[in-house]
Amino acid sequence: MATVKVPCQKVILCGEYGVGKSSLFRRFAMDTFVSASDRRSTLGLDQFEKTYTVGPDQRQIKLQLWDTGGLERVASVTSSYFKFAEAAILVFALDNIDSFNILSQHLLEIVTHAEHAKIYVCGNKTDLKHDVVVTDADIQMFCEQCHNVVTGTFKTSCKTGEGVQEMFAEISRQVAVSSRSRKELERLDDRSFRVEAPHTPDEPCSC
Ligand SMILES: Nc1nc2c(ncn2[C@@H]2O[C@H](COP(=O)(O)OP(=O)(O)O)[C@@H](O)[C@H]2O)c(=O)[nH]1
Ligand SMILES: [Mg+2]
Repeated sequence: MATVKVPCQKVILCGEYGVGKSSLFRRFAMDTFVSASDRRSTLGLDQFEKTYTVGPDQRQIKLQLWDTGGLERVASVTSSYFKFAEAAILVFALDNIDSFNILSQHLLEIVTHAEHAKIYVCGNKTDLKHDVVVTDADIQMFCEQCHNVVTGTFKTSCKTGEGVQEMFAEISRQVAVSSRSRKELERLDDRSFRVEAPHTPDEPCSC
């Protein structure tokens, strides 16, 4: 029996050290949370794939989530991390204004190395209600200043799990739609740019 290949889309996590990228990755992969003292200290890229069913036709799509694995702490993340990403999640911590103010630098890296990627902004640590310093208005202003290259914004708490699975489900839905329309465009392109053999008249030209 023929097996249908499930399309796989690369999604990368970007942002400062300590904002919760690995915690989002852990929620995505295992739906667990670990506090500071339990954090894994080894460095290195991480990837995990998960299948989502999206759309009215119940299509399957695989999200392959990438985490920097703490590399941003010791070196800049290389261009291979960004390459072929279909989506990038710019993560900041709602209780850390510096992690928000530096987002434009991360954004620049994404548009430079992953030009097709849809870009999302994620304010993490909503559970730290009394310490939140980044407002919705700040986030909205950032998106406007970036000339609306940001496709969507989310707020999450890896600690409670609030908003995390919803964010990945929404991204899988949007990435599935855009990858499908790109494929359709490519097919259209194939047809419209097909060069027909020049018509050679049977009779030699009289001029
Ligand atoms: N209160 C709270 N702490 C969080 C949350 N997400 C991550 N953390 C903590 O923030 C710290 C940094 O998280 P980590 O995922 O390692 O950040 P990364 O450096 O961006 O990968 C750790 O101590 C986490 O336990 C959250 O939603 N709420
Ligand atoms: Mg990390």
